Amino acid sequence: MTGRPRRPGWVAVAAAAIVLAGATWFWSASLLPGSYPMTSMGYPDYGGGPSAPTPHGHDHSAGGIPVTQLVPDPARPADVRVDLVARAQRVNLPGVTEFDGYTLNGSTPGPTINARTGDLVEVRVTNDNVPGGITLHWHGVDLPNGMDGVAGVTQDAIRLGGSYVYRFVAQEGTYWYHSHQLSHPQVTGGLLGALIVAPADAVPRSVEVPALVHFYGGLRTINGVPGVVRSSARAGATVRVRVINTDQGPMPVWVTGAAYRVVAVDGRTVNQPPPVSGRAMLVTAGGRADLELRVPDGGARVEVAGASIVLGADGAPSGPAPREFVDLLHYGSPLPPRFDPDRPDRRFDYRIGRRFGLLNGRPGSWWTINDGMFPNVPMFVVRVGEVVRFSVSNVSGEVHPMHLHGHHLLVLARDGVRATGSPWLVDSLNVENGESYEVAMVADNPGIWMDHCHNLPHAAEGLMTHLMYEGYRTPFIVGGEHANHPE
Ligand SMILES: [Cu+2]
Repeated sequence: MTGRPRRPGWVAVAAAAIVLAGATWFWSASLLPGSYPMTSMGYPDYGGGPSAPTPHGHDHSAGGIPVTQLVPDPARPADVRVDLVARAQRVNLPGVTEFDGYTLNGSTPGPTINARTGDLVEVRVTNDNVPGGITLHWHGVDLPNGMDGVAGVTQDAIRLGGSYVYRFVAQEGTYWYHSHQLSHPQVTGGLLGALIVAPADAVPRSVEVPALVHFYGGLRTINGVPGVVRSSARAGATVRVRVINTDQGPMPVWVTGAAYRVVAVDGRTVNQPPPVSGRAMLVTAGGRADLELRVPDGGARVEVAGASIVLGADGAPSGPAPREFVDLLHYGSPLPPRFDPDRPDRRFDYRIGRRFGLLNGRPGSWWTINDGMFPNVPMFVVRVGEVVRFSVSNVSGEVHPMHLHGHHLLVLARDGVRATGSPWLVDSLNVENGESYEVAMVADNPGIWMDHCHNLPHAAEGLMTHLMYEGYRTPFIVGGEHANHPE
């Protein structure tokens, strides 16, 4: 008995071809061009506010004032002048296995830059031998956009042998600087330093202890020193420890032997901070917290996991990390609001998720913003003077330290619970998986500003977008002859 001849395989072949063609389309559609204006990525999101009729579609790179014009008065002489030379080199830190990293003036962290409020700071940085080019970004400083130091957005990467001069007027607070060209390898490799701005009166009210925390070769260091750091503070002194988290994840900081106050967060003063004991302060990746305490006779110790600063002759013995944290939502005392966040001109969603897909042709589980994967992400468009509100949420399964350049955001609520403490202003907001935040700001610093995750591998994986002021454009592109790659 013979059966009917088997159906020819052409149906299966055709089906396979269709699937393959579809997959190829998705793959090629996910590829980023070799060079492109950052502002032409994604789609404009007007947040319910007015949108300008523009003949250029959504390409905001055409027309408008170039961000290079957004600089401080060029005629004003500098009050603080610093020269920095960046090098790629073998780095030898005491106690750390030698590694290939980066230095500024031969050291990492680079020199701490000190200024007073109102000073015009001028930093000339020269790229001695860093092959991919460099920039310096002034993390947390609300400076004019042209000085923001983002390769491909506010400048070209500084080539081998090239220099760039950054100028800005300093405002009180704890900040840091780091490269924003190939940020992930360069920042983790040590192209960074602290920027400390004292009040204008500069009457020393406390002993200053900068504490820039960074992992080198898998070891946690404070100011480049692993383990225990000794300070010159003596018993009876009031000490201000300026903690800077330059790593990728949130970092608990705690004090043994004394109570402390969180006197500033992200360079902004906390109003009437109460004393804290038995609680840790969580410092966002990229964020800063200034802790003030009086050193008791028995000494005290400011601790992070793996490193600590001894205050007083012998310091206090090391103590375990408290399980409870300071909740800035309810810490300190409120002040009259400077603007009305409940009547915003624009409202934006910044919903962080994650799903399987192709990023620049690579399959994987990638971050999404408002359900789109980079470059199909919103570009938040605002106008000068507007009150802008963001709903930031995270269901991606991981924590994200969200960093907006050039502005401080006022935290209004977390998970629907309204803030009741001191005005809580951030440039780096720790958004845990499952959390949602309401934040607001006044759009008072025009330009094109990155708004990205400061877990630098996450940013390189597309968790980044921009806040764009209508009427401004960038003459720079990502890629191109300068090989600009901000992440
Ligand atoms: Cu992230």
